[in-house]
Amino acid sequence: MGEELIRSPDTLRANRLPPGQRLTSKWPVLQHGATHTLIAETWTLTLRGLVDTERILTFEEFLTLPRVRVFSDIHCVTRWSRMDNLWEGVSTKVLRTLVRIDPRAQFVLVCGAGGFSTNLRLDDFWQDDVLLALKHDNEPLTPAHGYPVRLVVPRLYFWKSAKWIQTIEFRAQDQPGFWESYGYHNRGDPWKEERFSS
Ligand SMILES: Nc1nc2c(c(=O)[nH]1)N[C@H]1C(S)=C(S)[C@@H](COP(=O)(O)O)O[C@H]1N2
Ligand SMILES: [Mo]
Repeated sequence: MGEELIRSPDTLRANRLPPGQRLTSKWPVLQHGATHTLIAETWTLTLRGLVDTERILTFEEFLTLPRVRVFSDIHCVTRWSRMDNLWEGVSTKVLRTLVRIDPRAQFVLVCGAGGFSTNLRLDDFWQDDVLLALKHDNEPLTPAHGYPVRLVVPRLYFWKSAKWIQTIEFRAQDQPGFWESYGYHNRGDPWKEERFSS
């Protein structure tokens, strides 16, 4: 232990349930297509796009990065919310120690196994509570929930939290990800019910 514990600010609200959501204590599995059972020993994370040099990290290298713990709520656009999640992993901010990011970069496109992708504004991606998670509630992620590493973006709907992440591309122009190109909202703030684009 000893890692810094960050409380996602939404967990401090008097009413933690965003409009149109229902509480669940279970943790549903949602994805487009099959569960991917990745092998940590062959997994890599690629940082590409507007960076000085493309960087490919092995799982072993990823494990040497400093860790953070984040306490957050999950809000899925399909209307379930799951409170009190404890994540452990690597803060997105640590990526800035691994590559030099061109100041023209304003967005990321994060890709996970199975062709899934999701786009984020860099100001959302760099928030203190955003992490590349290895553990949930002190246990390694299961394959269904994104083992070995998933993105967790607590303040946006859960489709932004790509499972089985493999590449992060820094971009000057925004590009809609998988669900965003099928009509999901480009940003996905659950407090504003940004579910679908009009
Ligand atoms: N790689 C990948 N990540 C993904 C998805 C996917 O289809 N593929 N689905 C997203 C959606 S729509 C949701 S709601 C959450 C669900 O995460 P969970 O199965 O851990 O609850 O994962 C997100 N991350
Ligand atoms: Mo979803």
